Amino acid sequence: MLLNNVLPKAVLFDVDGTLAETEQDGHLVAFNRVFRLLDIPWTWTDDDYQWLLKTTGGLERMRVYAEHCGQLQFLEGEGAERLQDAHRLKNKVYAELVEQGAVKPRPGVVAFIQTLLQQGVTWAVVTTTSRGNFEALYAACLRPSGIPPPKLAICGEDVERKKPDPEAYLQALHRLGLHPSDCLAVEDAPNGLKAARAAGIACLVVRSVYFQAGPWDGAYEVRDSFLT
Ligand code: XBP
Repeated sequence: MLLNNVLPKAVLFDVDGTLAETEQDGHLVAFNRVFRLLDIPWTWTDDDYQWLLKTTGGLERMRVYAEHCGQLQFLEGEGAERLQDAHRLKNKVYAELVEQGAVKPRPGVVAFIQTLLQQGVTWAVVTTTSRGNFEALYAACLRPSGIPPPKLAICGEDVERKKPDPEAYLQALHRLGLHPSDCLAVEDAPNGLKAARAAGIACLVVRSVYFQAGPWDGAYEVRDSFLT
C-alpha cells in the first residue's frame, strides 16, 4: 500500500470493525448475553447498536444508552457499579466468543498485513478498545496465520480520551518516533478517521458493516474490502 507514491514507514491499524467485524459478531452478542445474565432490562438490536457505535468505548456506550432511555439510576452509585460489572463481564464473554471462533479476520486483512511486513513496513495497532479484547483477537485470528505481534499496541487503557480524540494516535507517533507523514492509519469508522486526521495522519478507510454511510471527509482512500 503506497502513500503518495512511497511506502509508509508504519501502518497503524484500528481493531474493531477493521481487523474483524468484532462489533456485530462479538461485542453486540456479548452485551446482550450479559444484560440477560445480570438482569439489566435491555436488548440491543442491530439498529440500536449502529446508533450506539457513535460512542466509542463499551462502558461509555452503556451510559449513553441509560441516559437516552431516561434510566438515570445507572449513572450513579449502585447502578453505575452494575454497569461497570456488566462491562467487565462483557469483555470476558467477548474473549470467550473470539476464542471459540465466532469472529473471523476480515477477508484479505491477513494478506494485507503480510505484504506490508514483507516490504519492511512496521505494523502497529491504535485502538481504544480494552487491551484484553485486542489480545484475544490477535491470539485467535492473526497469530495462527503467522502474523507477529504488532511493534506497538495503543489500547483504551493507555489514553484519557478515546477516539475521535487524536490522543491514541499522538501517543503512537511519539512511541514509534515517527512523523505523521511517515504513517498511514487504517480505520473503518468516522470516529477513527477523525482521530487519525486530527493527529495529521493519512487514513485509509475500509468500511465495515455498521459504517457504510460515513462521513469520510479527509480520507486518503475509501474501500469496501482489503481485497480490492
Ligand atoms: C472500539 C470501541 C469499543 C469496542 C468495545 O473503539 O469503541 O467500544 O466496541 O471496547 P475503536 P470496550 O474502534 O475506535 O478503537 O468495551 O473494551 O470499551
